[in-house]
Order: sequence, then C-alpha cells, then structure tokens
Amino acid sequence: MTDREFPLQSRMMAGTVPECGRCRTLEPLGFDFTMAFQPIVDLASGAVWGWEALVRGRHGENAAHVLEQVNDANRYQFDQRCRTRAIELAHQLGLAERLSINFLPNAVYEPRACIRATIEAASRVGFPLERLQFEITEVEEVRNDGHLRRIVEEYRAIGFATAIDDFGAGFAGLNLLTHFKPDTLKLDMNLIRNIDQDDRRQLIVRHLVLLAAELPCTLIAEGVETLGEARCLAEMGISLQQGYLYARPGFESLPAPDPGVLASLLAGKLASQANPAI
Ligand SMILES: [Ca+2]
Repeated sequence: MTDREFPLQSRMMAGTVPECGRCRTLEPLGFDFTMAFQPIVDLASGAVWGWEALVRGRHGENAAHVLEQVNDANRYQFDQRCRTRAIELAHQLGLAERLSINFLPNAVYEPRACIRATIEAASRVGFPLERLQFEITEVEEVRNDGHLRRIVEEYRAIGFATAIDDFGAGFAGLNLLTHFKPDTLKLDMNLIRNIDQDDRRQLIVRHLVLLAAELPCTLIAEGVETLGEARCLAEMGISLQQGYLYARPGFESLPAPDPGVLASLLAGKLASQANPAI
C-alpha cells in the first residue's frame, strides 16, 4: 500500500484511529451471512456508478431472515462484520466502482473506534476508502440525534461519503436534514413507485431535486422497476438510479445492468438531445 494509491488509508493508519476494545470482547455472532450486490446506474453515462451491498443468508435467504437474528447483544458485532464482509467480497469480485454499505447507527458506540475494523479490512485487501459510502438505515428510530450527528461528522472528517437511506419513508425524513449534511439522499421506493402516473409524487420529487441542488447533495432513486418510472425520474434530473428494472441484487456477484433497458433509456436521451422538442 502506498500513500499515492490510498491517501485516506495512509492518513488513518498513521495513528489517529483509537481502539475501544468492545470488538475484542464480544461473543461470537452465532449465525453466518453473506452479501448480494445491486448496481446503481448513472443514466448520464450509461455506466455503473456504484454498488449497494445487501445482507443475505448463506443460502440466499433474504435480509429479513438475517436481521431477525440481530439483537442488542450481537448488534455491534453484526454491524462490524457486515462492513468487513462487504469489503472483502467486493475485493474478491473485482468491484471497481463505489461500494455503498448499510449500517445501523445504534450499533456504533465511538465512531472513530468503531470504524477501525472497516479501515483494517479495506487496507488488508487494498480497497480505497474514498470509494466507500455508508447508508444510514432507519430501520429503527435513532435513539439519540446527537449520537447520529457525531457519527456522520466523524465519517465526513475521515473522508467517507454518507447517505440517508429510504429518504421520505418512516424515520428517514426531513428532520434528519436539519441535523446533518449527507453527501447523498436515496429516495425511498414508495416515492418512486408509479411516479410517471402520479402528479403528487412528481411534485414532491421535483422539489426534492431543487432541495438537493441547493444543499447540495446527490440524489439516487431506489426501487426503480419500470421504464416509465426511469424516464420520468431522468427527465426530472435524477440520473442515478437503482432497482429491479436494471438488475436484481446478485448473490455474491456483480450483476450487469440490463443492456436492453440501458439502450432504451439512452436512446431516448439521445433523441431528446437531438431534438429538444420531443
Ligand atoms: Ca440501503
């Protein structure tokens, strides 16, 4: 590893990452899991912008099956292992774009100490930290806003990108934006579903595009399932999209976005550029 190749790693490993000891004293996790990867497509270029790592059972069981085995006793250990597993698999699969990892804010005690295992895993396999993004997953109400703010500020200081996941659903609402500045908002699939046929959803998302431009932060539409939704979102300026339309999550693999779908969307874009009246 050289400073030139991995500037963030070099800075972090230079003695600024403390250890709190929690991860050394915890019991074994008691269950095993692995990861699937789903591409985030950039319609501006037609290329893959990044990949979200999604937890799966060893035999392909869904995320809920794995998450129901997480409890207060193993939450910290699970969060740590999710990150290291995602990074190690990404490396094995030759992932060359961004890697977006979900994490549970309530599983982080001391942000700088809790990131240590992640940095060590990335350094071990040579994965640049600059390509990591953390999605704050609001599966439960964050118990302490100050705690979340400290995590995000610390991660930003380290140089990681942060995203609010499922924005517009449940607890991941506008109030989070009053507390901290994420790099990315991932629009929840309930805002996306049938948006091409729904004036109210279009109104909300159009204004979220304006909000994102002023904050500023990047928008990703998740849960895109139809060409109509994809075109409508692209016309509103959201070129980063993720969903079954492009590819289902690949179990321990990096599935390519559907080439027919990309061709159809990019052809439409080229046609409208050639003739803006279309
Ligand atoms: Ca997510």
